[in-house]
Amino acid sequence: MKLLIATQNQHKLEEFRRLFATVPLIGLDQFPRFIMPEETGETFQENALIKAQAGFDQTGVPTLADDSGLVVEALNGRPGVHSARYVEGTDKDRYLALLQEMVGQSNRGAFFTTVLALVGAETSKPVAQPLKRVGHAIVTQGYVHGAIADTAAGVNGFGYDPIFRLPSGENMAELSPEEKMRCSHRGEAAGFMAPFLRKIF
Ligand code: ITT
Repeated sequence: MKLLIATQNQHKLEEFRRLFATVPLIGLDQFPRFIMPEETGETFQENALIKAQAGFDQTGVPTLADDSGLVVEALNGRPGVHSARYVEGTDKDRYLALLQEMVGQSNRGAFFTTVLALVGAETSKPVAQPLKRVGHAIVTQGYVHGAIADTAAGVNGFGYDPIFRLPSGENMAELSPEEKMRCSHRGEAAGFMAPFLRKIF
């Protein structure tokens, strides 16, 4: 049995291939007629469930989806669920716009979070924290806390990684892929999901 990762973001797919190295993953390239649903939810969990449900409904393959983003204290939680759509353009356009919006802000606290939703691979057995059952789905959530840096640094990762400063003093984009997986929001959410997946796949 295979597990579909319902994402159009190739960076996320690469991270999942690293995180779930023993699970037979497939991407949306196997389903050219797949239509990504609109992310109409107001929370990361709602959007992860929308994407995972769409994957399973359209393909019949057990599906894992990720909804994630950057939550900035001084911006009342923005860009949050709208991280991918914060401004038009590239990842760089978005992180430069965010740096600009943060000029003069003394409170630089921020976190990344990922919600993972798994649909179509449920068992009837009860699940315990940190796994959560939401309807037919299994859900996990991970976090990494840090700050918005004053300037961008690093070339690894994607999205807002160049401007996210970790408590160690490094920006996320300065970490190797392995180091990022050990400390990141996606690494934590995947770590919670992994034992459950290993029992099925
Ligand atoms: P899919 O919906 O197809 O999975 P997406 O990129 O649109 O791809 P989201 O709606 O979950 O995914 O938006 C997440 C955005 O948050 C993403 O585009 C990045 O800008 C940012 N983001 C998420 N995880 C990140 C990470 O590990 N490092 C840096 N930025 C991240």
